Amino acid sequence: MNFHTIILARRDNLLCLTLNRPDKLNSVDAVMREEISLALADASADDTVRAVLLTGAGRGFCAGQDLSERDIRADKASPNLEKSLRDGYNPIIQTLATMPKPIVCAVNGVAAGAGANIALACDFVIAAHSARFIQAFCKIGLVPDCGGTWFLPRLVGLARARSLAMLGDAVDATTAAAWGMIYQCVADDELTAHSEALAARLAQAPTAALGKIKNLLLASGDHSLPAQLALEAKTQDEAGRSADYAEGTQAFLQRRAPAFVGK
Ligand code: LHQ
Repeated sequence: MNFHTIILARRDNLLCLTLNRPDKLNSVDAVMREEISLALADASADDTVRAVLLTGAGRGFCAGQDLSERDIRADKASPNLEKSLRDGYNPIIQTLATMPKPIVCAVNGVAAGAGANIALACDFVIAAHSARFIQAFCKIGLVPDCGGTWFLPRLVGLARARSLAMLGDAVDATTAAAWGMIYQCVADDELTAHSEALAARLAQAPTAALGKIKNLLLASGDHSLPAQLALEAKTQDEAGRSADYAEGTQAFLQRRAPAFVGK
C-alpha cells in the first residue's frame, strides 16, 4: 500500500515507521491517523516483524492533532472529539501499549499533545537532547488524551503529572529522563544510531517472551500481588513451552549465543 503521511522501511525483522508531515511538525491529520493504524495492525499481525521503531521526519517528532482539521476545530458547530479519539487515536494507543512486540520511540524533536502521549505509549522512549515534551492540551482548553492521564501518573507520580497536565509547560529531554518519564536522553547526533541499535537488538530477542513481559507489566497496575504472582506463573508456563526457551537454555549449556526465532 502507498502511504502519504508515513514512511515504512524494513530492516530484517525491524519495521521503521517515520511520521512524515515535517512542514507541520508531523501533526496528525485524518489520513495520518488511518495510516498509522493500518501500519501498526500489519506490524502486529506479521510474525516477521519482531520490533518497531517509531520516529518523526524533520525537526519535530509530532505536534499532536492537526488543529487546522475541519472536523475537530472548535469553530465548527459541534466538533466530535469523542469520536475522533474513540475511533482514531485510542486504537493506536491501545495497539502501541499491547502489541506483543517491543516498540522503540526515537523522539527527534518536539512532542506535543497527542504526539507526546503517542511517544509515552511506546516501550522504550529515547529522546534527542534538544527534544521537548509538551502536554499542550490545557493551553487550548482541552484535557490530556491518548492515555496521558493514565501514563503520566504511573511514570512520574501525581505531583509531576499535575504540573505537566495543568501547566502545559515544555519539559526538556534531560528532565524527562531524570523524572523517569522516558528511558533515555542522548545527544542529537547520536539519536538515530542509538535507537536503531536498540531496536535491532530487540528484533533479535525472544519476541514472544518480550510480548508477554510487556503485558505482565501492563497488567500489574490493576493487580494485587497474589493476582500478579498467579498471572506470572501462568505466563511463565506458556513461555516455558516456547522454541526460544528451548534455544535459550541449550545455548546457555553449550556456551554459545542463542539464535532466537521469536516464538
Ligand atoms: C501545526 C501544529 C498542529 C497544525 C505545529 N496542527 N499545524 C485534540 C483534538 C481532537 C481530538 C483528539 O485529540 C486532540 C489531541 C491534541 O493533540 S490537542 C494538542 C494539539 N497540539 C498542540 O496544541 C500543539 C500546537 N503546536 C505548538 O504549540 C507548536 O507548534 C510547538 C510548540 C509544537 C512547536 O513550536 P515551534 O517550534 O515554534 O513551531 P511552529 O509553531 O512554528 O510550527 C511549525 C509549523 O507547524 C507551523 O506551520 P507554518 O505553516 O506556519 O510553518 C505550525 O502552524 C505547524 N503546526 N503544530 N498541532
